[in-house]
Amino acid sequence: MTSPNPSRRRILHVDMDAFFAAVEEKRNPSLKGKPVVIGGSGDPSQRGVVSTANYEARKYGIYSSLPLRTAYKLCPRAIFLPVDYEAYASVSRRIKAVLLNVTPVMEDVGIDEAYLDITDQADSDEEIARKIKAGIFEQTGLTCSIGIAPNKLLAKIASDMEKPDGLTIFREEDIERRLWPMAIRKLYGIGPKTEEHLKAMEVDTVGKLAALPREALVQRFGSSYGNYLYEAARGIDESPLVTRWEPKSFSRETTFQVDEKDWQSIARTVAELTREVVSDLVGKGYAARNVSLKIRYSDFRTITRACSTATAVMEEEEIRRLAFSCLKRVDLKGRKIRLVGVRVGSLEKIAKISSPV
Ligand code: TTP
Ligand code: MG
Repeated sequence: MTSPNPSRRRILHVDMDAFFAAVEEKRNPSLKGKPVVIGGSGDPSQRGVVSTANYEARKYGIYSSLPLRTAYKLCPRAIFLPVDYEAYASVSRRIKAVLLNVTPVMEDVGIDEAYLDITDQADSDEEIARKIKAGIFEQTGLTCSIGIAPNKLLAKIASDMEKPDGLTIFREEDIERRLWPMAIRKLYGIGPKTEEHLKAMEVDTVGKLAALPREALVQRFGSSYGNYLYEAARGIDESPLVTRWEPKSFSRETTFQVDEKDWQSIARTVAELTREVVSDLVGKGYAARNVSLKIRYSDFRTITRACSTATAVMEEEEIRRLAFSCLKRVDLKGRKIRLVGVRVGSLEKIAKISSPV
């Protein structure tokens, strides 16, 4: 007998219910049961769009991104409130702290949602979901909806299936029965444009998309997106959680007050920019394998020259040497320079250097 697929993952997606509106209702309970619309300055006679509406207001056809004036026409008795981003961000931080308490393997995707990889947790899906719901409620008094599935794509779809206060466990064997009848726009990455193209091909459900051969999708949408659509329609998604943001490069550039042609001045500026870039690089705990120099001539033509090293470097002297070897490859003869920039890339995280006591 074969053992279950060892690479099977358990991915959980949490999404708060009517988030901005729920925070407002929490701090002003008299709003409960009334239609509430959050957006812009809160004045529906002004320009602006709906950020969110509570479930009462949604019954009138009000939804995110609708102009506030239209929302007012749909439900004049709704309570319109301005966006208080600071208040929502502070509640959001408390929610993320509850999630990080369950596992540090969290991808923070927005103010009211996150993915967790719970593959290695001992508790069952239901137990983990219950724990998260109780923790968030205790900390904020708010409800959330949770989806658990073998990947991010399906987990996000699942969290949306039984809103509000939902819990949906979506298994691979549910794809045909539960995913295929859905409208194609439910798939992450299908926007209004793709939806239009697919509808022209008489594809309006995920199931119909899944019936198209891979070649047809690649031909119509290109290799990368075509293959993505082919796999997404089958509920396939290998993408990992991005657990924290990593910088890709550090750079500094400067525009001369007056276009410069003096080599000494240009070289001095390159040295200064290098010092600043190295300070960012080392300060953030990285070393770099690539150094590049950007030059914009007075006619706005812009060129870059790059140097790479086999091992990552973080010493100012070494990075300056590389920046200068790039500068040597720039044609400066008789030309004026408008802007110069230094960038370090191909970063590697270095162990934290402890400062001497
Ligand atoms: P969503 O999770 O999309 O919406 P929601 O939490 O209000 O409702 P649901 O129960 O359906 O999840 O977005 C989270 C918050 O982000 C939302 O409360 C307000 C804000 N937002 C905007 O400001 N503009 C937008 O277009 C959307 C979609 C959301
Ligand atoms: Mg939400």
